[in-house]
Parts: sequence; C-alpha cells; structure tokens
Amino acid sequence: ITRRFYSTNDLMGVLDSGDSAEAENIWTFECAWEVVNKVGGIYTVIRSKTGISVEETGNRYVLMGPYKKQFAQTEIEEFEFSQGPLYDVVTKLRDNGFKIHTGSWLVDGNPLVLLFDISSVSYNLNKYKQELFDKSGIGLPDNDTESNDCVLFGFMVAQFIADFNHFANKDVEISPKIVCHFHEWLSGIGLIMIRLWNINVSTVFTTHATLLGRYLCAGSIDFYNSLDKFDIDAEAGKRQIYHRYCIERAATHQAHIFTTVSDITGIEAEHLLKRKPDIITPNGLNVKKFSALHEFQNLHAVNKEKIHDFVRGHFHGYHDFDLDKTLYFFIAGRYEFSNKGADLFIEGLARLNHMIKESGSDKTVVAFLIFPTRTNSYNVESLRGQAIAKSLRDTVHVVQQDIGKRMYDACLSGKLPDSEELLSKDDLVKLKRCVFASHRSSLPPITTHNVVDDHADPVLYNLRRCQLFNNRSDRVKVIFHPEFLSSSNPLFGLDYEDFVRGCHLGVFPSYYEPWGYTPAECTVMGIPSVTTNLSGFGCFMDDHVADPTSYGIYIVDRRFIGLDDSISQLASYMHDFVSLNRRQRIIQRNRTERLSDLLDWRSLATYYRRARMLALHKVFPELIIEDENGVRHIKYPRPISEPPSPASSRATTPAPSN
Ligand code: G6P
Ligand code: 1S3
Repeated sequence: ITRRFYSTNDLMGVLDSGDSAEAENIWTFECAWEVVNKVGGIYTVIRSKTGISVEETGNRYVLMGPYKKQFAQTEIEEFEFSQGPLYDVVTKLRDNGFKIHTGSWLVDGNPLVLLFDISSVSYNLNKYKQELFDKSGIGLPDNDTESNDCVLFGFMVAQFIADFNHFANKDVEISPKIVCHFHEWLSGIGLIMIRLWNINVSTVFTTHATLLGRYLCAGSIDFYNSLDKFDIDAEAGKRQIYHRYCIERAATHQAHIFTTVSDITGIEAEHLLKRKPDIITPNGLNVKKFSALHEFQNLHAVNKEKIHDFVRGHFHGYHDFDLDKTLYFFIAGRYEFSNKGADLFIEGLARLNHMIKESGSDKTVVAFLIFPTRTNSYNVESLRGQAIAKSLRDTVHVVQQDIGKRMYDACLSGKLPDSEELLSKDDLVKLKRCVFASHRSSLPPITTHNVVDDHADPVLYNLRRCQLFNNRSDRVKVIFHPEFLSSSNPLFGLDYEDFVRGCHLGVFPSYYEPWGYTPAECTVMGIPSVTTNLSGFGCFMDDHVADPTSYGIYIVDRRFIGLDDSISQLASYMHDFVSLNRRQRIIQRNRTERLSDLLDWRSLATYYRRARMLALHKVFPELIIEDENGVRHIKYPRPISEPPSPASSRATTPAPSN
C-alpha cells in the first residue's frame, strides 16, 4: 500500500489514545450539521468513525451538532454532564438562554454529544449577522434560511468553545490543548467566529465537496479541464450562492489545517477555494468482519433469493429468462442524474443489451436504478405483479401438499402412485386460474412507482430514449425504483444493505464524486463495483491497489477520454463481468472483500489524527519534541496501538502499486 501525504513528512505523528489525551489534557471537538442529523454522506463519515475516535481520544472527544428532535429522540441518551469544564459551560450558556441537549450518541464508542437548539437564539439572528459582517465582510441575505440557520448554529458553537477554553484553563496543572474539527461550509461559521474572536484553540476544516464544484458539474461544463479558467466570484454570483461560497472560502482559509476527502477534491479546492489541502482525509467505514469468509457469500445467496422473488412478480407473464443465469446490477444514490453517472449507466446498459444479444449468451441482466424522487406511491402494475406471484406461490404450495399426501397414501397402501392421478382435476383448475390471471397485455413496467414528473424525469426519459422497455428479446431488463429501500417496502422487503449483498455488481460511473460511499460499501460487503477516475474512491483504489480490476473494482476513465469512449469502456467492463462463470464470480467476491481492510477506519483514521496533530502543533508548539536524531515528534506518551488482530494488519492488503 502506498500512502501519500501533503506535508506531514516533518511530523512523525504518533497515535493519541484515550489515556494520553487525558494525560496531556487534549480535547477534541468535532462539529458538523449532520451530527445526529441524518442527511447524507457526512452523517455516514461521522457516525462510522465514532468507535475509533472515542478509542483514540477517550472522554475528551465531544461531537457538536444541531438539535433535530426526530433524530435526537431515538439516537441519543440524554444526561447532564457531571462537574468539570463541560458542565460549567453548559450551565453558563443555559443561564444565558441557550438550549443545549447533552448526552451520548447511541452508536459505537458512545461519544459525548452536544446538540444546539438554534431556535433558542433565533432572536439574535440579526445581531449575529451584523457582527459577522462587521468582522469578516460576509453579508448574508434574509431569504436564505439554510445560511441563517448556520449562522445561529455557528455562533452557538463558537460561544461554547470560547467559554470552554476559559473554564478548562481554570485551576489546572496542565493547560488544555483544544482542537476543533469542522466539516463542510454549514458548520463553517463556528470556525470563522472562533478565529475572529482569537480563541486560542486549534482548528481543522474538512470539505466533502465544494459548493461551486457541485453546481458547475451539474451543468454541461467540461469541469475538470476548465478548473483554472472559472471566474469564481461571477460563477457563484450567477447561482446566487456567493454568500455561501464566502463562508466556505473563509472557513477554508481561517482553519489552521485544511483537508478534503480525496486528491481530486483537493485539486478542485485548490482552484475554487484557493487553498491546497494540508492533508487528505479519506473516508472510512466501520468494517465488521465475519469470522468465516463463507458467511458473506452465504448472505449473497440468501438475499439474492429475495431479489429473485421480486423479479418473478415484476416480470410475470414475461418471465422466460433463467434466474440461475440472471445477474443483478444496480446504481443508487442522491438523485443527481449526471453527477452520479446515471446517464452513463443507461447508455452503457443499452450497449450491453446489444452485446449480449450479439454474443448469443444465455445470461440476462436486471439493472436497478435507485434514486429517490417525487412519486404518487407504487404503480398498480408493480403491486399486481407481486400479488399474482404470491397467489401462484400459495396455490402451488397447496397443490404440492395435496400431491405429497396422495403420494404418501399410495405408498402406504403398498402401491406406487399413478402419475396421472397425482394431479387432481381440481388442482389443475386452480393452477390454470393462476396462469390465466398472470397474462398481461403490457410489458413489465420500467418503474415501480408513479413518478410525479414522469415525462421530464431524466431516468425515465433516457430509458425510453435508449429503448430499454423490458421486451422479451431484451437481455438487459431495467427497473427504476424512485425511493430508497427499506425492509418495510412491500415490493422488496429488503434493507439497502441486504439488497446490495444480493446483487452482483454496483455501477457508479460518477462525474462528480468527492469520495463516493456507495462503491466503498459494496467493497466491504464483497460485492464488485464500477467506479471512475473522477471519484475520490476510484482514485484512492487506483493509487493503493496494484490491479483494481482483478479485485472487482472496475475504474472507468472519465478524465482522459471522450464521453463515447467512456460509455464503451463501461459497457465492455459490464460485458466482461457478464462473461464470468459462477465460480469466477465467487472468487472475485472473495478478492473484493479482501480490500475492506483498506477502507476500515482502523487504517484511515490515521489521517484524521495527523490533521489534528498538525493543527495542534500550530497553536501549541510545546507539543513538539525532537529526539536525539533530530526527528520531530508530537509529544504523546503512548506509542501507536498494534492492530487488534492480524486480519486488520496492513500486511494482508494487496501489493503496492509502485
Ligand atoms: C455464494 C453462495 C453459493 C452460491 C453463490 C451464487 O457464493 O455461497 O452457494 O452458489 O453465492 O453466486 P452467483 O454469483 O451466481 O449469485
Ligand atoms: C459528499 O456527499 P455527496 O454524495 O453529496 O460527501 C460524502 C462524504 O464525504 C462523499 O462520499 C460524497 O462523494 C460527497 O458527495
């Protein structure tokens, strides 16, 4: 494995541990709008990292987020902090009218959490905005509720940190070293105010995407080749996000240490935010290993059976393909049609359809597109299909029992059953009724729901344009499911994770993807996936794995070749995958799963640690010591922990790429 850093070579970071953080009186605060507030990817980053963060920083690790009742009620255990600086600050701020919920988050590691109820200070909004403008020149319009909320949140957080710094310094032998890590522009005001008020704490700012990047990519712009040519202020102004952009840029520049989630977003930040990241902090996952390798393979088989059940119903009357030779592909995510590469996927499927037909293969691909959009519930055809399949299943079950009983009775009486008599006329009638009911006059639908904007919906429009209609002759069938999956779903009855496990290939040919959790999640579940060299994940794998394709990570080139060539490459990757036999697929899944160590926070938390250390070093240089060889270390008493088992040691990961 190769590890690349931006400027940490002079600092040989040593792991901070819960004990040493206490001994050195080091406090870590991590702040994001998505703490105990499930919105998207940043929630996954923070939530999956809590176990390792608490392990490293002990009870001196505190998360800060906005109070959202619906999540807080189920996800946190509220309690009051006992005596100490946290208690002192909470008490003081509550006396001043702040509503703060305190307790621990019911996730791995059980971290302490502070949730700020921004409505309790909303009467201060204009005062805060004025101060922000006076001190930084950033003016916010009245009508942007999201920005207003982040001002309220930011001032509450900054006030908390300012007071905490004061109380934590009172009557202590070892003065505290406080590091505050902020994520994304929505938490940026907190960082900006801490710096404007000159609070003596270290700050880290991480962007998970840039505001402008996301907007610019959504248009038809050759984004990566134009990065150095954009008139940034004008572009932000045109999209009415100039004030948000200012918050993002100010936080980026005010932070002692600036990080992004991938190299590709680092380059983007360098151009659009005008600061090169000090270090890249890739996203990890909380990888739960099965004790036996075959367990995850079994899960694939079990969940695939459930997808089979759905497919039987959906394609009733047209179900003349062999499920044993059917492969399930899927794409899923936030509905950003071209950013997430759904355009490429659909074009690629059309070509794949042609290629399979041409090759005369007996395989069928069923491709699922899972993007939430506005719908008026499930469509009748989809529900009817499942009802018909269920009724057929129930009838066959009854007939099966009848036949079994007759067979048993015949054998008991010492005769071999007469095959003519086994199926009674009555049974035959029941079966005929089911078969006739399953006849349909229309093709199996390409979507499971009534999509509100049916005619303008980009997925439906492009499926129709590419003539992917689920005809009998099609070797690629498509199903658009415009809602995230859950186990209460009447069609699938599967959670997203189980659905992924049951599929064969995740296809994520993104154009704009700072990191990309979807292929990473596939990898840790041992499901091969397609990604691109424009996604953080794809670049990371390309950097760290010698031959990603052989590990079931197919990286489509969307950077150095034209669109048409990228589509051809995607189609041929998918076709190669279709050509594998079952044994080869099983072997490939085992290989894919082996990469999960690379994506485990146990490996990747090191970058967050380094970011914190670099930030601490800037404010508390006394933490740096030099050894007899002149090598500079952060002064932490405990050495880096050994990995908990050989399974998570880095030696088991693939060979280095260079
Ligand atoms: C897993 C199971 C096997 C099953 C296989 C199907 O490996 O352990 O029992 O045969 O999945 O693989 P496929 O790629 O055909 O879905
Ligand atoms: C962002 O969420 P998104 O899907 O809008 O942050 C995620 C977490 O860092 C990242 O995985 C994703 O690529 C970004 O785009």
